[in-house]
Amino acid sequence: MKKGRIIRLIGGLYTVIDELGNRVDTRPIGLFRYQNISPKVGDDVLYDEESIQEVLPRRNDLVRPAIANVDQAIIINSAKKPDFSFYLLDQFLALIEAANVLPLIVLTKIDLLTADELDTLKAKLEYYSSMYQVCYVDSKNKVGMDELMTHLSGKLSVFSGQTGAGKSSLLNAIDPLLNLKTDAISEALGRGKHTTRHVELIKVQDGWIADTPGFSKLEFPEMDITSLKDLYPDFVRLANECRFNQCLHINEPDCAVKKAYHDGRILKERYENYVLFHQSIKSQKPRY
Ligand SMILES: Nc1nc2c(ncn2[C@@H]2O[C@H](COP(=O)(O)OP(=O)(O)O)[C@@H](O)[C@H]2O)c(=O)[nH]1
Ligand SMILES: [Mg+2]
Ligand SMILES: [Zn+2]
Repeated sequence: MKKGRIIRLIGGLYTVIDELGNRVDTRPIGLFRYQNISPKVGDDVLYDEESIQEVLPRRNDLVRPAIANVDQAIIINSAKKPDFSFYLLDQFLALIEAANVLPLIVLTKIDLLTADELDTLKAKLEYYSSMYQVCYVDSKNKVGMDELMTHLSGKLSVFSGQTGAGKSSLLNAIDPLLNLKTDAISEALGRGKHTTRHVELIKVQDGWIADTPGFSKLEFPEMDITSLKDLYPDFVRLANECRFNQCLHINEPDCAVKKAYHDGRILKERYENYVLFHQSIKSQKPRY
């Protein structure tokens, strides 16, 4: 049997690639259905000429997008068109933290900002750099590509971000041979359109990237209201100074996080969005 990695799934047919780069289209053995195992893109598998025989243990397992063994999730945010949104950034960050994957923040389309606008945004995003890597790119003029590449090398990365954020354009800028479809037509219509469909890993130099279907609105998965706070590394750092052990940093007295927000040590938008997410999770809860 050979060992390989699933890099594509279309209509029940899996593409597996071995260490030498040989590709084969195959299907899993029927047994998987009864064992409740469904091989997915990113899986390391054992296979022969007939079929995929075994799925090797996963390091992690994303549901949406359905990819296993992800090393990092790259959150693509446009600086403009659509306007940059801390709400979306923080929502993606929380979702990715919840999936136990390392986030990387990328700001695209920086060419559409004036130097002053870019400085102002960078000053705010600087707040995140104590927790995450932050990269700035302009895919149109290929600015910031080398720096970004150093973070993609040797890893399996998933691209996330709303439709129109510039995911496909960024991939094309990194590797023009990809020639991915980008969405110029929807821009004329003034709204996003889904141009990226099935799940597939793309080889970019020595890394793998999934350009997943874009989505403009995310819903929080059903989550215990008390676990949201743990998805914020900046809040976690301060939490032991809160009066209550399980402080939610909402209305409790002597809350170190809320104090830091008032003092400007926590980014204003970030805390305020946290409160909104908290409320939205709370309103999801079934009422008894
Ligand atoms: N000026 C500028 N436009 C960009 C940049 N990146 C993407 N775009 C444009 O933004 C639109 C959406 O890009 P696309 O890559 O399709 O976004 P996706 O939906 O996230 O894959 C397209 O019209 C691109 O030409 C950039 O760095 N600068
Ligand atoms: Mg796209
Ligand atoms: Zn607190």
